[in-house]
Amino acid sequence: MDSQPAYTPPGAKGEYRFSFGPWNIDEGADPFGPPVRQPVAMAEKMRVCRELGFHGMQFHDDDAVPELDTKSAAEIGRQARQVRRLLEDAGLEAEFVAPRLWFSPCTIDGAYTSNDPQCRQYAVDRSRTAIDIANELGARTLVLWLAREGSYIRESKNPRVEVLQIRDAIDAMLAHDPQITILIEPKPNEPVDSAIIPTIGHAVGLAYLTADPARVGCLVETAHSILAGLDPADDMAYGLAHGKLRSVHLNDQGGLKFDQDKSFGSYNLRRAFNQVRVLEEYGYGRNGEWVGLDVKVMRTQKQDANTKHLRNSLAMFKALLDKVVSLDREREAELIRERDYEELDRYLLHHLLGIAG
Ligand SMILES: [Mn+2]
Repeated sequence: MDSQPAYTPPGAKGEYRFSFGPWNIDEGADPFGPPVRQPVAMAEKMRVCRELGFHGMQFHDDDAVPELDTKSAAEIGRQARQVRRLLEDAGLEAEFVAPRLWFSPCTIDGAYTSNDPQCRQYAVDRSRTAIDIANELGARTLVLWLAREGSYIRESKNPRVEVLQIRDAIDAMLAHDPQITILIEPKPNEPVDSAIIPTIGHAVGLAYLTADPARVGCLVETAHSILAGLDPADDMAYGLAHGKLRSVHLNDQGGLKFDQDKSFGSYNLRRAFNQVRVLEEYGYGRNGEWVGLDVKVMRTQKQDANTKHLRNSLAMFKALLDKVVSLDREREAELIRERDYEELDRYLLHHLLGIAG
């Protein structure tokens, strides 16, 4: 049985800390066309972050230190400390750092699961450097999006070996820094045909294989769950049940397409409501977990309107939080007792639409 007490709305809302990454204000390039907007400087992105009511930023290692493979440890440290000062000047924190393991010539066929041992070593070394950058930025979390850990044809890799290779890489990271927390962000496909850790269930299972499961958790991204044919709120609940949901990337996704990262709630308001609900009801954020809004601006947006997706997504989270708090729990419980799910369905839709009764 669930040992959680019945949900009571917190007295004060707005206890969540919100973040996004520099890639969430982009130039609009896609695989079929060039950039359509000018780049925005990091300091300006941080100013926007603060102005829109966010509290922190997320980083790839090379967002903080561009072209870091060509730089010495001392130079990497110096540049990371510059970014730390920019954050402090903007009144922001760094939520996490993620090693970008999908751009290098060494990671064409995967990083931790490359068939080339030298490439696997590169991936682990780069991950250790990303942890060092996280420490410079004041972030205590490393996020692993396992972009190319999988295959383009199934027979090119041994799937059992792949799982253990990723475990060994995570163990090396845990040993490198006894304080760091590692979060696995699964996605079922794209860029690879078939990812070896495609879902939150796989990520949680992998965490238990590592040397220190308490320091390995997961990050649910809405779009990635939907691409796996799963419900993102259920994935969050699964992570929460294991005590392993430590970050989220909220966005939206119109079914089985490319990874869209649409504004939160853009495709399916009810699905978005259920995500906010499960986070709120189980105390997500009360122990410092962040709400990341990993949303992509439409290519059609003009330069001076290139942050509305962030503004809208944050406002949608807060609006849906109001809907969670104002839900008539007694009425819902009664309809569940009566097994009148048709009436429950109607009530929830009317509640979301603001229709009384
Ligand atoms: Mn995505």
